[in-house]
Amino acid sequence: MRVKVVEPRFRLWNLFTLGLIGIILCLFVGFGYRDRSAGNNISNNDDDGQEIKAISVFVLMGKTGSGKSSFINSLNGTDAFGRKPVVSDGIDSSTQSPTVYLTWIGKRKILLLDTPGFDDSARDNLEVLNDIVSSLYSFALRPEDFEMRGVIFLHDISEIRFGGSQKKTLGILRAIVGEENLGNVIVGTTMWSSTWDAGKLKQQEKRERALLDDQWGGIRKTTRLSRDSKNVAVQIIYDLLAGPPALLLAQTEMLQPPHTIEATTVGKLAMPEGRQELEDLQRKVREREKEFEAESKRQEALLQEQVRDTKRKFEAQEMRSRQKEESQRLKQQEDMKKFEGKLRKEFKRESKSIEDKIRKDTKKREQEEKEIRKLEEDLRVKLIKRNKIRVEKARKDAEEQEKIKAAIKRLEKPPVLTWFANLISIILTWFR
Ligand SMILES: Nc1nc2c(ncn2[C@@H]2O[C@H](COP(=O)(O)OP(=O)(O)O)[C@@H](O)[C@H]2O)c(=O)[nH]1
Ligand SMILES: [Mg+2]
Repeated sequence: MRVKVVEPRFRLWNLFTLGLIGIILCLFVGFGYRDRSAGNNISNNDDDGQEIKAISVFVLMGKTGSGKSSFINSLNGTDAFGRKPVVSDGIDSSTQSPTVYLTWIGKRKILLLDTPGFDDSARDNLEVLNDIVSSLYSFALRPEDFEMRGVIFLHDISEIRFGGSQKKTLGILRAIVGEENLGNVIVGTTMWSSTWDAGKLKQQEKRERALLDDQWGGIRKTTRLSRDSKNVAVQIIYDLLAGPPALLLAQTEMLQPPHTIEATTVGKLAMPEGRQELEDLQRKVREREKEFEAESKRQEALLQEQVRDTKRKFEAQEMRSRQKEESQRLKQQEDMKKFEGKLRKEFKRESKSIEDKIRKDTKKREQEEKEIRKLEEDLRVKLIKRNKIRVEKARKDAEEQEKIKAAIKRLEKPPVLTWFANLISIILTWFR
């Protein structure tokens, strides 16, 4: 975390601020500021119809949200670029540094210096003070152009407590203005309750009286303002214009050597306190930095531990998945082996049964062949036998025929006996 440390000295950039304000003012003074809408309908009793050359300067102070921008708006004040002040609806859009707004009231050129509240968190209070005093100094350096007409201090009456920050702001205001010039300060009270809320209104009036007695002693007067009370705002300006112009204490002091804020009453009041605040702030920053460093280290260690943890988990997971893959692979291998063994066994069994079958078939075939051979043999023997028989028979038949032929021959001139013999032989042949 980077914190801007502001050294409350009258530094180079203050000169730059002065220069810038000077240029803006030259523009307004040199070329004339022509927006006269704010005071056109209000007569200017002091001017006697004469346009007054010097610009009347009014300083607007008060907490953020007290209604400063609204007040400037009601007077139609615009900056060097013609822009109206931003009426804030939150802390972010609040004024960060003193800003010059210009307007006309009657024939008077009016300069309204809008200042940041001392309670603003965006900038260090010392820096705010530095800016305000620097701006005031730039007006004091040109008395022929600028008349210091007074300070309008706006206070939010709805705030119940007049707390430390308000007391501090009031103290700074008094130190800037100087007790002898408090007659040039008007307190504008804002945020009044509506008349129908009589109870609240009574409380606020009581608070206003108490503040007048306890806090605002010596000031010119208090005036009640509403959100867009143009006439009241103009009246405040006229009230302050009624008195003589007077430099504020801080301006008188700045005009004297050594021309430093440290030498002014407000500087003496705010700086030790501011320095203390600054030191406290710096201490807090250092503490925060240390805490932040320790926290960053702790976070870093935590992160590293987490990284290691994740890595470990990842590695374990990887290992587990690798082991799982490996065991799966081994199981697959085993399954394959088993399957192979089974296949082999089956193959063996199959081949054995095929071999057995082949062997049996072969045996059977051999047997059959043998039987065939035997049959063939038998057949052959039978055939031979039959042939033999046939041959024998044929021979015998031939013999018989011979005999028959012989008998027939004999019968051709056969004796009875021969004939008889032949007959018997024929019968015998038939029987066979
Ligand atoms: N009720 C009420 N609201 C106001 C009054 N003056 C200003 N406001 C509102 O208060 C808020 C802050 O006003 P602004 O002028 O920006 O305050 P600044 O921070 O002092 O410049 C805005 O919303 C205004 O409209 C007032 O008198 N009465
Ligand atoms: Mg504002």
